[in-house]
Formats: sequence, structure tokens, C-alpha cells
Amino acid sequence: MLTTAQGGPVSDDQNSLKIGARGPTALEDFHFREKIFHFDHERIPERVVHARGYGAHGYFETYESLAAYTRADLFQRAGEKTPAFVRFSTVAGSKGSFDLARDVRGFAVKLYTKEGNWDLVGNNIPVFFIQDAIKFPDIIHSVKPEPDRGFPQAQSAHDTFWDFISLTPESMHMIMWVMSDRAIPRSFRFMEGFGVHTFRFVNAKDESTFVKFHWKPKLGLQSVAWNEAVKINGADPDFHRRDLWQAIQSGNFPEWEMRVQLFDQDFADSFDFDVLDPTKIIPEEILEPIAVGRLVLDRMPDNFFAETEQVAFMTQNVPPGIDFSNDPLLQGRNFSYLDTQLKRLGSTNFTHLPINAPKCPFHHFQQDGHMAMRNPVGRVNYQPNSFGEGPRESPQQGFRSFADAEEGQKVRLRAESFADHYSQARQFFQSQTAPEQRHIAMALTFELSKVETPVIRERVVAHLLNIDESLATAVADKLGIKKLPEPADAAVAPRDDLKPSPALSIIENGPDSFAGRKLGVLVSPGADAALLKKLQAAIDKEGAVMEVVAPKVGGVEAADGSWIEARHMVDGGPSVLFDAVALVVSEQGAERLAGEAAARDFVADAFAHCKFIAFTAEAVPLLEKAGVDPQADEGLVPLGDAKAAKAFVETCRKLRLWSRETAVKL
Ligand code: HDE
Repeated sequence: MLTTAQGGPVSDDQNSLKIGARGPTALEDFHFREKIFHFDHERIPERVVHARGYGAHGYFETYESLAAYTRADLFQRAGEKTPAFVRFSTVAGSKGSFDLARDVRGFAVKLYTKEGNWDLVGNNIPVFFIQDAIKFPDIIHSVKPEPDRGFPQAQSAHDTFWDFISLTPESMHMIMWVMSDRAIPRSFRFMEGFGVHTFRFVNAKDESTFVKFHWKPKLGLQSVAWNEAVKINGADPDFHRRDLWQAIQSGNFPEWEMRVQLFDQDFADSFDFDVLDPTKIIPEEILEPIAVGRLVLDRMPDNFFAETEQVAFMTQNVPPGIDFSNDPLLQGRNFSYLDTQLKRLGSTNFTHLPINAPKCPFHHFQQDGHMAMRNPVGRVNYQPNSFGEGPRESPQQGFRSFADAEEGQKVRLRAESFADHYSQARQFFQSQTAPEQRHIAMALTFELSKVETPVIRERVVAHLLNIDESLATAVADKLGIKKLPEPADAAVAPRDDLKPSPALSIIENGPDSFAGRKLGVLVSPGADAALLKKLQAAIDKEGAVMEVVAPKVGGVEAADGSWIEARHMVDGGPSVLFDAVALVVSEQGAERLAGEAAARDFVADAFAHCKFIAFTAEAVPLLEKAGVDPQADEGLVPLGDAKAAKAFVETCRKLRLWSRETAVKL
């Protein structure tokens, strides 16, 4: 029975109470007033950054005991499973913006351990724009919509962002990452995650080991092309959230491995850069990450608002055995995340919400305040007390900060050891494959092409000259800058002796599998149903998904009279939604489709985005009308004989034919 919030049964929810059928509404209508009052207050402030996000539940499973390094309870026993909630996000856009913005992705993990919640609030990029938290409002103001005009939304391609960047050399390493394909991931499931800062593990003997956290996706890394991202945002603004939803609902649970880089003070002292500087990485080739557990996401929230929107991640949530380093960005974050929850969730009692409450027993004397749902019971709400009631602290089990020796003058200074802003930016660029380097150059050109102030563009090129001359020249050329500027003044001369790190490339680390990916098959009436079945079988075996696109909603009749169900109609299912495509059409069908712009775009885009394309002989006229030579390269695979479907799916394991890129001038 429908009731009011007070529990009163409702007799009519269709009409408000009126004085006569055509008369004024009575103020007395408490049901109407309560309903509208509640509706009026449905919104809470969106997160000031990372507003658009999507979350899921799962668990973290520990491989082996890490007791030698940390006393954190979740790492003590092999096979221990810790409940987890993860929220992925973009940074700059507001809650209703599109998923495929060029942006950093948040990768925030809440682990409900038996000794309190541990929040590892990371990103999909292991470095950050700035070295000191005091600069955070500046970088974020610069990337958000410009304050006088209120646009652009979810874009870094505008004057204020690049102005700030051009005046902030410490951002250069991060700029290489956000201009790379890392900033346009194909799926949350195909991204890495990083804790970014150096943290500490502290063991039962109170010994500390430095640690950096990494999440490696089981399905490997994959991104989309920029031209594709732009089109996906129109075709499906919810592309990433739909992908996560579909994967989990179909039982294909995304998984990441947690790997840790462990090191001591001697390593830190001998390393080329300061391990407290969040604009630097420790290359995996120098310090191998060790696999310590896996994170599996296997359940969607029951309610988006209650869980994904109200979840409060806080860097300061660490259990005994995990501690902070002096990274000045991390230290500042430890203030911000608590502060922001009060603004957003409106009460100090946000920990009472089920998504934020610990799952272990907890006892404290914090009380009252707005929406207090769990006040201490009994007479005593303080300690020490004479009544023998209530919880007491436990010096042994409780959190103890690592007793590092600290002394120094009170100063506002940036450490000298933070001064090299270009060497790792150069190392990142030089560790990329040729297509990835091209993408960085294209991204920079695109972004700077939207900057209206010429001096800002030139200033960025001056920085690029300190990173890689070929990159700077390529960007300057496209921007029509005739005379290269002088390289920017560098506080420390960029080094040339850092070895490339192959771990930094997405393409070098492909999954060599089509698992978790999606094949889109364009069909027409009279299509070969047996061939489709073979494709479906090969795709199922690979652990991938096949979706059918047809000229009409519902599907088409196959040549053998059977019915082929379709998921999309061609206007609503462009090829940008898929990782590879197949054209299974009849002769007549190909002819009809060749006359439709959406079908021609389906083919032309798949080709331009370097995707693998399988086609029946009848589809050749459609390819040709779309401007694609069926023999252009090995990425075009005829579906000739019985084995062709299987062979095509094997070809798709390469994900993209990047060698086509220079021909299509993507
Ligand atoms: Fe955040 N960040 N951040 N950030 N951040 C927030 O907290 C902040 C930084 C990250 O899904 C806010 O609850 C400061 C680095 C993620 O709910 C806020 C600084 C990294 C999320 C905040 C940083 C992150 C946030 C806004 C510079 C990667 C989304 C809403 C010192 C390691 C969490 C909120 C979610 C959210 C502050 C820099 C990751 C305002 C001051 C570096 C994934 O507190």
C-alpha cells in the first residue's frame, strides 16, 4: 500500500485536494505538500571534482600474508576476502556530463576491513598536475567552465586551463599522460589504477616500508581514438557506465590485481627523484611491482543515489598498518576529503549511511548532530568513567602513527629535490609506440587549437621543447607557429639518460585477447543466419560479446526464413560503440544500406578508427560506397570459408590495426 513518509495510507495519488473540481488547491493537502516538499530537496551538491562517477560492489582477496611489511589486518591471511566498493569518475565535468571526456579517471576504492575502512582514493594515472595541495583550487578552477561564460563543460581545451598549465612547469609530466590515450579509456574495466602517492606499510614491530599501490586490469589496457571518443559522447553519453553495468549484470565480473612497489629509505635516497613528489613515478622496470591480491567487482548498487552518490571516500581513512608519507599533496588531501563530505552530505553523521559505515564492530562517543541514527546507549558518553561502561582505547591494537623523526624550520618552500619537471615527461613520451606518440601530438594540437590567446599556445610549445623536439615541432607546425619559441627556462636541465619504460605504453601491453570486448554485426534482410551463429560461437568462446545492428528495430528475416533479433537499429548503433565490426548482409541489403548515411558511417568510421572489419562477399558494394577498399589492408577480413569466423575473432585480439592510421590520417 502506498503511504506517506509518516506511514499514513494514501487513497489518491493522482489528484491534489481541491475546493471543487476546478477550484483552488487546499493547503490542507498534507500528502501533496509532503510529496512536493521532498521532491524540491532531492538534490545534494555534486562533488566539486569527480562529480560524474559510477560505482560497484565487490571484494578484495589477499594472495599471501604481508605480515612482514604491514600489520594491516586485511593483508594478514592468504585468501582473506574484504568487502569493497569502488567508484570510477571523470574529474572536470559535472554530474550530467558525458563519459568520454579527455580527462583523468578517478579510481576510488573503499575496503571495509575488520579494523576499519581503508580508502585508497586513486586515479588511472600515476602522477598529478601539482606538487602541493595549496595549488589544487587553482588547477581545478582553471579546468572547470570559465566563470564569466559558464563553459566549456568537461573540457580542458580552453584558454584558462592551458594558461595555468603553461605557467606551471611541474604539470608537464601529467600533461603527457592526459594528452595520451590514457585519458580516453575504452572502459573502466580496461584501465590501470594508482594510489599515486608514496604511502607506508608499518608492521607489528613498528617498522616502516614505503609502498606505492597499483591496480592492473585482468583484461589488459585499452583506449579509444579521439575522433571516436567525440562520436561516442553523442551516441552514448553513458558509454562507460553502461559498459560496467552490462559486464557485471551478465556475470563478467571485472577484476584488477593489486601490485605494490615496496622500498626502503636507502632505495628512496638512491632513486633519481624524490619519492615524496607526486609528479614522479618509480618505473616498473626499476622496481618491480609485486602482486598481493585481486579486486573483483560483482554487484551493482541497489540504488545509485544511496550508494554511488553518497559514498564518501577519504584519504585519511587508513587502518592500523598503513600510514602516510610526507607527500605535500597527500597531506593536503587528508584535510580536504573530510571537509568536503560535510558540505556534500550535510551532516557530520555521514558515517551513519550504510555505504560509509564500517562493516566491523565500532564504538565511540560521538553523538547527536543532524540525522543522528546511532547514538551511544546508556548513561555514560565519556571516558574515563567510574561506571565501567563504554569502550576504551587499545594501545596495542589501535592505530599508531609511524614515529618518524621530524624537525625543521617552519617555511613555505618547495624542496629542491622536486625541481626536475621535464625528465620524466620526456621518458613517458619516449616510452610510447609511434601511434601513441602521434596521438599525444594530435591531442595537444586539438586542445591548443581551442585556445584563443596565441601567447599561451607558444608558451606550451616552449615547454614541449624541453620534453621532445619532434613533439614540439609537430605541434608547432599544426598550430601554424612559424618560428619556434626558445625552450622554457628549466629549473633543472631535462635529463637524457632515463631509459624508456615499456610498461608505460598501452599498445605494448595489449591483452592479446578479445575477451570483454564487443563485436557489432551489421545485418540486412536475407542475411546468412548460419554464419551469424558461427560468429556468435567464436565470440562466446573468446569471452566477448556480440551485438546485432539492423536497418529496423527488432531485427530482420534471414535468408533461411529464421528471425535475427537485433539490439540496435543502424542510426542508434554506430560502429564507435564496438571494438570490431562484421558486415553480414545480402546483396540487396548491401545495396539498400549503401544508400543510408548511417550505414556508410558505420563502415567508414570502423575503418578510420583502425578496427578490424569482417565482411561477406555481398557486402563489398557497401564497403566501396563507404569509401573503403575491401583489400586495403589485412584488417579487412572476408568471411569466405567455414573457418573464417573463428579466424576473424583471433585477428581481433590485436584490438586495432594501428598501421592503418597513417593511411587514414586519423
Ligand atoms: Fe581528490 N578530491 N583531491 N584527488 N579525488 C575529491 O572529495 C583533492 C587528488 C580523487 O569517487 C573531493 O569526496 C585535493 C589526487 C578521486 O567520491 C575533494 C587534491 C588524486 C576522487 C578532493 C586532490 C585524487 C576525489 C571531491 C590535491 C589521485 C573521487 C569530492 C591535494 C590520487 C572520489 C570528494 C569519489 C575527490 C580534493 C588531488 C583522486 C574536494 C585537495 C592526487 C578518485 O575532497
